[in-house]
Amino acid sequence: MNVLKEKFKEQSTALKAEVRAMLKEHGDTVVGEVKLSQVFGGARGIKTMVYETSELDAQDGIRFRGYSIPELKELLPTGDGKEPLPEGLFWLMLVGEIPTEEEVRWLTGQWISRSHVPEHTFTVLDALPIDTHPMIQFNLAITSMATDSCFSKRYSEGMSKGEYWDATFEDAMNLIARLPRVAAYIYRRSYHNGDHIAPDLTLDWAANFAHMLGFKDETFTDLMRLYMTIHADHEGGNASAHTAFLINSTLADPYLSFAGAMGSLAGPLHGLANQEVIKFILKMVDALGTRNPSEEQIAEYVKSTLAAGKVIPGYGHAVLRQPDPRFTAQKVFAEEHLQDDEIVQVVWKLFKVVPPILDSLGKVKNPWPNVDSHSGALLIHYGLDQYSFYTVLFGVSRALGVVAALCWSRALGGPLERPKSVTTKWAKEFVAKKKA
Ligand code: HAX
Repeated sequence: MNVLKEKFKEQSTALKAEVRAMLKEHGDTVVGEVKLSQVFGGARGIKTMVYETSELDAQDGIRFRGYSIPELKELLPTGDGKEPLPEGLFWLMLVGEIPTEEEVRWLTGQWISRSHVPEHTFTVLDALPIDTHPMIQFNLAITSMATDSCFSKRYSEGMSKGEYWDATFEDAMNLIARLPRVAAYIYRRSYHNGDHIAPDLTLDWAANFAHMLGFKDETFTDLMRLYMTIHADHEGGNASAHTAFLINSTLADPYLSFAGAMGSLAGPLHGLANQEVIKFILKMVDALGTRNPSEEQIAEYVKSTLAAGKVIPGYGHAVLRQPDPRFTAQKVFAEEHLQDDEIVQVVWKLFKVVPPILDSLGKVKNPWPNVDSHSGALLIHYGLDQYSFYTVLFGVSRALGVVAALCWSRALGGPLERPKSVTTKWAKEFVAKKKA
């Protein structure tokens, strides 16, 4: 058994026993109340699931096993570059410990050895029209790899409940290992006439991804390491993580669960916002006739967008009430490497202009930028300007957190998720009864 799996087994067995004991003694403890506005309001803030890998605070933002993004930048191994390796974050999310350089190198080797993508996945992709949105391609490619699921195979052979975590762990590792190859294949077939680039097995996971996409710039490689680290997880309630959690609770395998998550990520209120932001910016500079618009020009454009009944992509959040630390991490990267870039300058002007305008509407709970408002400007700078692909990048990263969390769900014996729905008629009658 490998060292990471051994650690996970030890920790999850202990935690499972603790949870059992806690529920036996405190299972009836009330942890909150549910208001009618929450029932109709997308279940905001209702505690309904246990998700071990990260936690989100409205003010502080994301913490991965207690560590903020600036702390991770200090503590996680950086390999041959300057930014944290996503391998280190995966290790941390899975077992709660900052790994050593050696442990991270071991994990890179594991993922290289598991990175073979089945031939039929490429056949599935090649059967799709070339202009199929990359997120549709990504979703289908992941679904097609479920033919290789260890979990499904072992379940059909009669695996016991105590082994669910083990089969999930194997699928999780294989899925992560394969995703860069799948995503790069989609990118090269969609935008580079199918001129594919073979993997370089000497590189770390994110560097190999950058290489297969076709980028040689070292700073871009470091950007990929950072990008893959900061997009990986955002606690369990966000739409993509929650979708995977829900699907997996039926014991559907990790591939099908993660493909479902990618369906959620492909929505413009969630991960697709990264493509929408850059589309918005490019349309704006085109309409204003300058790549160096003034703050006044931007303000007018933003107001006209709102007046047309549209949202400002890249702003607002269902939980956060401060600028997203993932936005800040990308801003710090831009300040170091590309502060004179015109589109980056526009992103920074929007950061000044948009919050007071959204605030003035009196209904937007969080007027600050989220993760998606900065990423496009960075990618475009290095020549990755095919913005329909941006959400796939997000998806590759999101796998790290989601599948680590699925390992925990299966190890702790998480139940089939089944919340209660009500009808509007029920709500009206309930309110009337209360009033009486
Ligand atoms: N522009 C205009 N209006 C906005 C807005 C924005 N950026 N953000 C929120 N609002 C509006 C909402 O549409 C809502 O209006 P109505 O009452 O008329 O329906 C009102 O303000 C209250 O919304 P809220 O409670 O502040 O926000 P929600 O929790 O309902 O929604 C969203 C959160 C992220 C969906 C929302 O802020 C939004 O649509 N933002 C733009 C899209 C975006 O950037 N999405 C990416 C989010 C981060 C993420 O998941 N990345 O993957």
